[in-house]
Amino acid sequence: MELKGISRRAFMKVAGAGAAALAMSDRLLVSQALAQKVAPDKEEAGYTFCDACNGVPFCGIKFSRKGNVITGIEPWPGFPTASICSKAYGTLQRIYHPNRLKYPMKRTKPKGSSDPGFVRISWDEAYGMIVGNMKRIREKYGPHSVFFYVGDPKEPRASVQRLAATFGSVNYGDESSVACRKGAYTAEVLTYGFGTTGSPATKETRSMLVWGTNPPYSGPANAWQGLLAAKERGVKFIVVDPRNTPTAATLADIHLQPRLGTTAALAAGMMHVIFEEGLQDEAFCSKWINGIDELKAYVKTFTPAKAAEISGVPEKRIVDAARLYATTKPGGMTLSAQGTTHDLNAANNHRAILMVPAICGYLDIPGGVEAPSNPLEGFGGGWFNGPPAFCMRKKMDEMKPQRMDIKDFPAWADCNFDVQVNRIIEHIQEGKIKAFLAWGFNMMIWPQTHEYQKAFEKLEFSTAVDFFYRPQTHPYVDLVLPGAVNFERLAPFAVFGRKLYGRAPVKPLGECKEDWQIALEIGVRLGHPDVFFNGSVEGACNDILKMWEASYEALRVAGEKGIVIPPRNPDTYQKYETGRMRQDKKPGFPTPSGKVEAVSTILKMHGFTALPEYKEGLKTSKEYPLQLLSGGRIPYITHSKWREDSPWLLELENSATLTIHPDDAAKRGIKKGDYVVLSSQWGELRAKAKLSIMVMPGMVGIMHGWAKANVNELVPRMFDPISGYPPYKEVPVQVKKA
Ligand SMILES: Nc1nc2c(c(=O)[nH]1)N[C@H]1C(S)=C(S)[C@@H](COP(=O)(O)OP(=O)(O)OC[C@H]3O[C@@H](n4cnc5c(=O)[nH]c(N)nc54)[C@H](O)[C@@H]3O)O[C@H]1N2
Ligand SMILES: Nc1nc2c(c(=O)[nH]1)N[C@H]1C(S)=C(S)[C@@H](COP(=O)(O)OP(=O)(O)OC[C@H]3O[C@@H](n4cnc5c(=O)[nH]c(N)nc54)[C@H](O)[C@@H]3O)O[C@H]1N2
Ligand code: SF4
Ligand SMILES: [Mo]
Repeated sequence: MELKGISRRAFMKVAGAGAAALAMSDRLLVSQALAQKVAPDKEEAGYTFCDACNGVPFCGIKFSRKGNVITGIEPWPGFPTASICSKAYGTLQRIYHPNRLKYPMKRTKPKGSSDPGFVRISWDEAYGMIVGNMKRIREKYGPHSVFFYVGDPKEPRASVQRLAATFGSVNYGDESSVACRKGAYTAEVLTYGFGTTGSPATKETRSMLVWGTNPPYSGPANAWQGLLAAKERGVKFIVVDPRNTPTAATLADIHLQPRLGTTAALAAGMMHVIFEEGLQDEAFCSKWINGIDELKAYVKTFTPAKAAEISGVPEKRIVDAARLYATTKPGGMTLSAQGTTHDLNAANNHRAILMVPAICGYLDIPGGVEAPSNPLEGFGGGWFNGPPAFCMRKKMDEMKPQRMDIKDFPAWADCNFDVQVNRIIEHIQEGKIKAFLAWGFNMMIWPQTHEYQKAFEKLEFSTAVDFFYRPQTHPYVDLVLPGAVNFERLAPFAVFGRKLYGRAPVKPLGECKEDWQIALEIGVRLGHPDVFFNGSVEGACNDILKMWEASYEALRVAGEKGIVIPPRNPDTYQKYETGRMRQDKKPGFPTPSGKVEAVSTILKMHGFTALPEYKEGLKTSKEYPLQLLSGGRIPYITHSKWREDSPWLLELENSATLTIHPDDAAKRGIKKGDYVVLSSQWGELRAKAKLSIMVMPGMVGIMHGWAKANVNELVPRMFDPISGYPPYKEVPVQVKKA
């Protein structure tokens, strides 16, 4: 179906810019032709959240509808994220795309056949297959042999965890336990005892450390607007990113561009300067840092010269950055979810960064790296995690010894309820995992994707819920189920701090069902109608909302404005002094030692390097002289999505594009638009060259998720032993003209 009515030029203008620059308030009329067809219905408003970059529920969307047909979208007035970007507009093409899955399908040919022979079946048959196989496999091999997985979509997670726990399997994992936020989160829990990506610059903040994140391309508008406003107030910015990003170009007073995989060395160099020059907050250090003497001794060897040699950042810049940050008080921090954890020293890299504001005494002070005083009770870190009670986390904790990852990644298992899933190949081969139930599953997420695809063929049963048939993933499963998209689902509602918002969706197309509905209906058919609210999504949401004496009906009545759950306590700072950080109410940080852990008790217990030490990663060579940064976000693509899903967005980049510095291109006789072969020791692909100074000489960049040029085939199956993360951002490569 073609979508008319939007000025293409206007769309392209918007889509080509960064997400945050897209404060589009004009209403976008999508399909006049479609709208005319459904007249004479009067136009009504609907509300939902954008799931297009998967940090969901994220930006608010208000839409107009005629009957069940959406006729236009605009930013939700007054919503905390301020505006919507090109990808949100792209969701309109996704909902009406002719290739959308609209009914369940089962394979009719054995795994390994060139064509799986998918045929349409009824939901009844699909549920029969799922529940029959789940029960059979549980009986034969035990409940933990069934793995429950949610990919990048965060929305289904709570319902799927409840399903896993009720079924009796501890083996629940998600994309965050492959590659995303939880590597950094693990480092944060090991070091501070709580998760944080830093905090926004407040009116008290005087300096900001922005390490490995590029919010104008990757985040909602309000995050970037907040940083821009801080810049205007005169806050000093140190931006650490190997690339010349818009963030660095716009904000940086000092831009540090380290070689990939050298984070911990650079952070150690900065700490060296701070300690040598006595710029640390000694009172905080001696009272609140576990292993401060060991840390001082360790970074003493990291002179700026040594840090410069390893990281490639000029010595003077390291010194200047350390001085600026430590003396321009108070200093805040904004970190990437994953930019600094995509190499083989992932967890300790991130721990090293976290120690920089800690030694400066910036933790939980006004304008520093604040710990929230009043997180919404019982919500447990957003839909990334899901509310612990609803997700039956207690039951999952009791089953911890049965976790599939406990031997391979014990430190991870101590910090995360979600199972580290990267060694699933071995667990399938050993016969420990027999079935895999997935919501939003993309096999290209994994390094050496083909090895996972091969292993999945050995499973006795697998199923995936998605919006589209994905050729890299679905040929390897038994059953594909059609998911309802963001405009068609009720769950989950949105939470922003203490504000709640509900949706007013349209009905799903065809036989699509929303993720929660599918999880609940499986639960009912497994024999637990009470636990799964008789299959009612609203009932499930109400079970969570009742914690705050709210209900979906109350959200409906509140409409556009949402509702606010009043805070229970006043906002305060330095909560480690007053016992407001720990469950036992004792003063201190929620770590085993009660202090910020430069020396990690948990890492020590498991025999890992307990200090946040630098470790050399994958080395470049004569044959592979360049470093590959795969997956630096671009505004109009998210992972493997937005290729065929949205032709508008695909027009902006219609095949894999390799960004290469003009000097490296010239050395190889490569010109703009030439086809090149990108190769590593582990694989190769073809891409179109784009010459750009956004990457440094010696480094090339490419987006992951291209089915015909899957960069993860170039990444080895090697994992940081603490977090289990693969080196997406440090593989040595070569580039040649094709
Ligand atoms: N080389 C390299 N690889 C990377 C990264 C990198 O930087 N470099 N980044 C990593 C990171 S941080 C992440 S988060 C992962 C991405 O994680 P992936 O899980 O690989 O993300 P997607 O490619 O978006 O795939 C999600 C699939 O779910 C479907 N889907 C989307 N939303 C929903 C939904 O709400 N419900 C259902 N049922 N299906 C849905 C989509 O259609 C798609 O097929 O990739 C990781 N892989
Ligand atoms: N448009 C769009 N938006 C997205 C996504 C998307 O796919 N597309 N994905 C969403 C997801 S799942 C995630 S996790 C977030 C990620 O959000 P961000 O972390 O902001 O996104 P990235 O572009 O990966 O930013 C990482 C930055 O880290 C830099 N970097 C890489 N390696 C290193 C290193 O070793 N040291 C330092 N200092 N910097 C390094 C890269 O150059 C890059 O500019 O984005 C979310 N938003
Ligand atoms: S930043 Fe863009 S893609 Fe991400 S939630 Fe907001 S509107 Fe959607
Ligand atoms: Mo991510």
